[in-house]
Amino acid sequence: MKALLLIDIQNDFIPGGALAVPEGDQIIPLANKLQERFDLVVATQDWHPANHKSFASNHIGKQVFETTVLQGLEQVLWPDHCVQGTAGAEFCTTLDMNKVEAIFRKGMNPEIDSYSGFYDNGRLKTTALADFLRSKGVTEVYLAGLAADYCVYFSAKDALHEGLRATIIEDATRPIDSTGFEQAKADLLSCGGSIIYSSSLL
Ligand code: VGL
Ligand code: ZN
Repeated sequence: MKALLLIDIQNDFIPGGALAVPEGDQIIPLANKLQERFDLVVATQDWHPANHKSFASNHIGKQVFETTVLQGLEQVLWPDHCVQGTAGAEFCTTLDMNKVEAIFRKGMNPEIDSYSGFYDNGRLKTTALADFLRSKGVTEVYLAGLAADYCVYFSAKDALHEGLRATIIEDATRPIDSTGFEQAKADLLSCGGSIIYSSSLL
């Protein structure tokens, strides 16, 4: 069985938001249309406390998009985004949520970031998304959402790590940095993942 994973389609990741992905809003009609083709639709939601250490604002003397080390891992320092309970953390209003059976929140531990919907970046803790999918009989996941080079890519990698087939729907995602996404795609293919266009599903 195939599931569609809608990754972080939230106000802060579209133009006007705190960590806007260029053209991020343009994927939403496609994310809605694609849902018809799947037996199961799940969404992830980036959901940070205000003191999250992935925010540049929580590091004295650091600027946005500089890097630091968190829990031994290189960490990009982001603008404050997807803070729990704020409008920026809400799903985009034009995203159809009616068929979404479950929402997996991530990024709640202030000490570590969590790009993937499956684990934090150190794979210290699971969200139980993989167990949920397996319990529903899912063997293949297709990914849409934001951002292509971060949360979509890391979710696809972790899906493969969990023994699921993973396919990114390229036109249903947009990157923060297109060079980074080219590298991410090459890596994903080398790990056994796939990249398609939505036209092969619709
Ligand atoms: C994301 C950076 C920080 C994403 C989330 O959803 O791709 N990127 N938090
Ligand atoms: Zn985040």
